[in-house]
Amino acid sequence: MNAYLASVLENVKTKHGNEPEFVQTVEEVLSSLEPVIEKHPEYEKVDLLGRMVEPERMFTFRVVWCDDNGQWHTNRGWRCQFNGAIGPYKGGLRFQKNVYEGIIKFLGFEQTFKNSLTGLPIGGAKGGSDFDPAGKSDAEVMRFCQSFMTALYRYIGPDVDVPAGDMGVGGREIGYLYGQYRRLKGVWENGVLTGKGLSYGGSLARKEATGYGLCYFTDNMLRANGRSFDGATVVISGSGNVAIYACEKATQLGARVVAMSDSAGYVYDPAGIDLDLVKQLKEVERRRIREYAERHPGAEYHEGCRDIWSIPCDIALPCATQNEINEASAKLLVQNGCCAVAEGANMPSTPEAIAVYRAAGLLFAPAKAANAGGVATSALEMSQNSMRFSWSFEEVDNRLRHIMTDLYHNAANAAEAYGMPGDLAAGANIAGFLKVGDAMLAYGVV
Ligand code: NDP
Ligand code: 2IT
Repeated sequence: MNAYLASVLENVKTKHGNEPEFVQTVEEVLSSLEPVIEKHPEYEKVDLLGRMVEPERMFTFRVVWCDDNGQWHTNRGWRCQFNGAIGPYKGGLRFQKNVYEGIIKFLGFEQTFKNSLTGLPIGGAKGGSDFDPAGKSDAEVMRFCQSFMTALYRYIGPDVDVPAGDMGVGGREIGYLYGQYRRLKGVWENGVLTGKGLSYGGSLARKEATGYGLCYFTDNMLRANGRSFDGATVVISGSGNVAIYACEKATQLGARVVAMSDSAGYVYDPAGIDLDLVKQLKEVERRRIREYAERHPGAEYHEGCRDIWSIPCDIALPCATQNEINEASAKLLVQNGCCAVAEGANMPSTPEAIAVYRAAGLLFAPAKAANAGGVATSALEMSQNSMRFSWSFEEVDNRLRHIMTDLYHNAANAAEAYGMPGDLAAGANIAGFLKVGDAMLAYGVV
């Protein structure tokens, strides 16, 4: 890293010492940008990188709600509008008890590059709350979402900032959030949120898009290296939105998915995961993955989610959460013959794990490229809302496939052009950076 990039990173470390996830993502991106900064001295002159690591704005709000027993609770909500240079702020909301500023900021920073890579006009944002949805009734979740939107609605809009789902926020929550937005604004502005239900302007294939897109991207990467999903053994962590539809598409492409997990443990089903059962447990009944083994003879349940990476596989698709693959897990994957890791979750591999993949020559699809299908399809949902029209499942799915193929080539070409052929992580950082950077330069210094 050259002196300018090192000074930007040092400054971030000083200011955000208590936000390790944010420092981690900034370091990962800056470590790819040296050849770009050397080629374009104009970026340093206007301190473009110093600007890019600082959110345009980030705010905190109080969210008060009442549980079913009449007890009141107070949570914190956040929205980080990280970078609006190339479009309205766009990014999901995460409801999870361990959410704090550092998580929202790291996700907003990643989102800025990811959204740029989609080729669509969307800026980067993220939001969420330390509300824990586990074990809450529908009515409790509804009251929480209503209160959250009451605090947020003035600061978002179809051309301003467009939230969507992330961990703990799916179709049910988006419905409650949009219901409250509509009630408060008194206008029909359904482009304000994506991931909506089909009856009020959601897009077909949005639910599937992150997992499907991950497999489309991975398929491109595998084929460029003489491999494919066909006949491959796959391990997928998580059993939420991303994991379920990654499992569906990988299976359609000929793979056998043998394990999935949740935060408590994992199931190993050597015959291949029965996805209908996972959907029933997770999407309908909201239960634990442990119950898969109780209902499915031949499957084993193991307490603790990290050991899922000890299962031999050809392809690993981490689709749960940040830093879920550490150095030891990465070494196990390599020892057991894994040839590719493609990230469905945001930042699921620690820097040490990535170093292990690199040293072993694994194919590596970084999150901000590989999981961009979700937000890309959110942008397609926004387009349909603007047109007051909706496309068929096939139309959206085809667009998604093309977007992921283009995105793969953009990342691969950028890596090649800047002297790091085959390094999709560097390529994604560079390609994502260039579009946002150019727009910021065009606007002049403000
Ligand atoms: P969901 O809330 O639908 O599912 C999350 C899953 O991960 C659950 O099965 C959860 O289990 C599990 N999980 C949580 N923590 C851990 C852990 N420490 N170890 C193992 N499993 C864990 O979220 P999504 O599927 O939407 O999101 C998953 C990841 O994908 C996140 O990193 C998210 O940021 C990213 N992502 C999501 C997109 C989307 O469109 N939804 C788009 C792009 C990326 P439990 O139920 O026990 O908590
Ligand atoms: O991390 C992500 O890209 C998402 N959670 C999806 C965001 C979106 O706006 O669809």
